[in-house]
Amino acid sequence: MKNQQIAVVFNEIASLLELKGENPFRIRAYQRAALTIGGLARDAAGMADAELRALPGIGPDLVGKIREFLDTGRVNTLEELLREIPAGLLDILRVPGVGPKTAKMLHEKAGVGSLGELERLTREGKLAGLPGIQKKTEENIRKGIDMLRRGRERHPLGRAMPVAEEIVRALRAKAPMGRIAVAGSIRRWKETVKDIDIVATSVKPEKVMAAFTGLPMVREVLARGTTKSSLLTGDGIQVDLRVVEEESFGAALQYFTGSKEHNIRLREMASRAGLKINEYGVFRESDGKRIGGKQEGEIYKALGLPFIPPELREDGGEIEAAADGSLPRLVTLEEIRGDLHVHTNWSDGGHDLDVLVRAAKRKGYQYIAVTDHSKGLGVAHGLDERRLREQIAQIDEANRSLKGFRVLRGVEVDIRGDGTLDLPDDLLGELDIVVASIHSGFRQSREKITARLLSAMRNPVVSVIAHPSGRLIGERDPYDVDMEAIFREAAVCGVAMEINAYPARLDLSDHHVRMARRYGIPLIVSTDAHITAHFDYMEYGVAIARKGWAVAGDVLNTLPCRSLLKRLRSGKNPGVRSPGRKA
Ligand code: DGT
Ligand code: CA
Ligand code: ZN
Repeated sequence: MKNQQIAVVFNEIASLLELKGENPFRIRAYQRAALTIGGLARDAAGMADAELRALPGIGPDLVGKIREFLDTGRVNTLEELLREIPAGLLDILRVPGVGPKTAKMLHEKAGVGSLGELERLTREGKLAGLPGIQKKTEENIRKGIDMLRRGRERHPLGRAMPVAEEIVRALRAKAPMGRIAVAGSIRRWKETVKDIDIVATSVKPEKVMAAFTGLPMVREVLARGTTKSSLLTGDGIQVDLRVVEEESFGAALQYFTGSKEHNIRLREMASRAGLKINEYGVFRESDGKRIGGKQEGEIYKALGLPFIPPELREDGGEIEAAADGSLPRLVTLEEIRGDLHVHTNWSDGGHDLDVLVRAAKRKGYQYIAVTDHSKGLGVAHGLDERRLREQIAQIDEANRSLKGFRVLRGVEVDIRGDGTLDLPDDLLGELDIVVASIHSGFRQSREKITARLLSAMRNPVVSVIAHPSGRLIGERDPYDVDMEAIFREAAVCGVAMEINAYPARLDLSDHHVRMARRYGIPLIVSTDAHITAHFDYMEYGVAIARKGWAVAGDVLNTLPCRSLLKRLRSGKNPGVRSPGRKA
């Protein structure tokens, strides 16, 4: 499937246009197209022009470029831009803290054309003094480069997971597979992973290894054997595949799922009980008799423990909890009844309301909240008062004809630099849900950002803080915020914290979820969907909730619609809240 490559091309065109200082709407159009193509479940190559044109944000011009790429492997617009601008500048643009203006200046004034050159200049302290660059900026750029390099060593889960799933699918189709499962940090839903670990059984291991090393995504075969092979994919991700005996599959899956720390603790327990656990099974120490290993659960059973969900296997208290019967019953995807952070084409989303509603119904949801951006976000076509009122009317109209499904009136209101909201309180008070979030001023001081969030939370119209840390995994560090202070206040004023399921965000992180639980704060797992395919990201958000030990009772969007609305209306500052609200 070439979808990802097309998305990369469109993103590169967008970045190069940005470097040239072109119209932001044109840039945004390419970024949106990249999102759409990258999020497609179907192979774009198998779609007719008319089908492509029906996709959100894909006009005839972009269809032409998709065709061009599928036919020739290149897109002329990109080639032309690359003749004007060195490709190395694209890498520089990826450095957090370096925008197009700075990149352009660096190129023109200091002749910087690659990441390596930029790195050398920062190391030598030669950046400060260039137009607009102070010592602090130089420091930020150095940190940004470090982060980029770190990001290359570990891969964001959102990039590795689809590759892992694709490999499992391909192997099942091409080789005589018995059982097969992804193990390692991916199975534990760690937000970044070093590599992909796969465990399998087969009656014909040689055929499996041949199929594995012959996969189309392979860049390099690192090792090839009959029980273990390793390869490097085109995206630079290492994949290890182990084929084991049927009777050892459970033990191998348990062993290679880890974490290492979790496994070490289990083995200590085993040895105290006169047992031995390894990747082949559980054995009695005295006579070597096999006690289990075919099923993963047998490992835990042999130790007198209940099954421990992979998300918890970090030696973070899960073994103690399992031993004393206090493992939480973690929230599940099936318990989620709706998505409360969704964008439509009124702002920067790709679809009309009815398309989103149909997709949400297919997910089995009972509700979604429409939460388009507010006017402060100009490039996202944010809504002003007039357009938000129009949208509310459209939602009310839609609800009149919907049965067993409800569209909540919402907005993702921008928290401005001074902590005030981007739309008037009386209008916000008419909504079912107000999602508030920060989209600018990421470099403000810890005091300022914390105060900004606190003041938004204290506004009684605000229901939830979206992507509370502002990070983009491997691209942008979280802003500097006192999360303890935020959680303390949330516990007082009843504002919920979002677990943004968008794979590049996963924000709150699992660590923050665990912390939030200690404060008893309500959580909401949302996808921030901009196209219907993004609804699938709910699985990531739920996994992060689970990794943070959350149960259904912690997560507001496990509630039926009626209770949810009641909770959103009365949950915070009862009595203070929006007297003007229409029921
Ligand atoms: P990462 O760094 O994202 O790849 O994280 P993991 O947990 O996937 O680590 P990896 O790929 O090095 O190893 C996969 C699993 O194999 C690990 O979670 C537990 C097991 N394992 C690997 N090395 C050791 C070891 O030295 N001792 C023990 N007990 N287990 C190990
Ligand atoms: Ca791994
Ligand atoms: Zn959003």
